[in-house]
Amino acid sequence: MYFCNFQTIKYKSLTMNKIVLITGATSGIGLACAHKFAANGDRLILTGRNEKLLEDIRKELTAKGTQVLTLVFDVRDREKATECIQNLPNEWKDIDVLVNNAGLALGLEPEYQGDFEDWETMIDTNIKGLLTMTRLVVPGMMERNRGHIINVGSVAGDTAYANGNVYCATKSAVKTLSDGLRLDVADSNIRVTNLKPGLVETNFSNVRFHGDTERAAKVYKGIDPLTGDDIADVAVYAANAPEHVQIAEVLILATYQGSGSVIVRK
Ligand code: NDP
Ligand code: 8X3
Repeated sequence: MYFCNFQTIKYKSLTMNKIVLITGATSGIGLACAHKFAANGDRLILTGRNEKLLEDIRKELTAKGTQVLTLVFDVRDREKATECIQNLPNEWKDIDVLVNNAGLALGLEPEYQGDFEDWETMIDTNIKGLLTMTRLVVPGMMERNRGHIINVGSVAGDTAYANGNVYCATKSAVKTLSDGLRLDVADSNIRVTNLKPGLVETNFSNVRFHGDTERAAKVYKGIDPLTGDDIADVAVYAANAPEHVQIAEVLILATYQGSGSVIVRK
């Protein structure tokens, strides 16, 4: 018996395309990855917390011919995540690409004034959630000697920006964990990519400012920000690079963005 809510449609035969698992596939960069990998002909395991949204996305993509399995869980819930991955139907077990995308920033204030709960949520999601998924999926990749982990880090992980403190630290951890994993799988065909986007207009700032949409809109004012599609294009490129090519790290900034904190607005 599965404890997870598997929603998929049955196919007589499955293609040889990659199986791509994307966490946080209901919005922004994760959703864009779902569309871009689908357009690439891949089979998708889409995970997220919002069952209704996941189901809508599944219907939209399956109508276009993509094979989609959805899994509803919070990446912070290690027990549920474990149940979902360990009970995957046989035809979905051999995950080729893991896109560790689920993540968030909460708050933008000096470190000495930060909110303890916000800190816990960011650390539990961006670091521990990513680690949970890696620990659950990568052993199968090692057994098959095939696979690719694409972690969504950030320019924020390279250098802290003012008031970014804990969020920046979590993305710095994503960089270190990506580098560490790359070393640990260096004796295999497995590849590890750390994507480091700059300003991408998604639901990110609404979440960061706890639903203050006016404040969130200001983040992207006067610049032409990146889109989720821009980041998904790089993810699909990395996943489809020739086997001997490992795109280890990519920093993707908006034009007129010099770094995480230098942004020139019109
Ligand atoms: P969005 O808020 O649009 O999307 C975030 C996604 O992650 C949502 O699907 C959200 O689901 C999911 N998510 C959040 N927490 C959890 C959780 N505990 N368990 C499962 N899913 C969760 O933001 P983005 O698309 O911008 O963010 C995606 C990633 O990109 C994040 O890791 C972020 O740090 C990173 N990033 C974003 C940048 C930007 O400027 N936007 C720049 C650099 C990196 P739900 O709706 O249920 O919360
Ligand atoms: C998200 C982008 O610049 O707000 O990682 O940190 S930024």
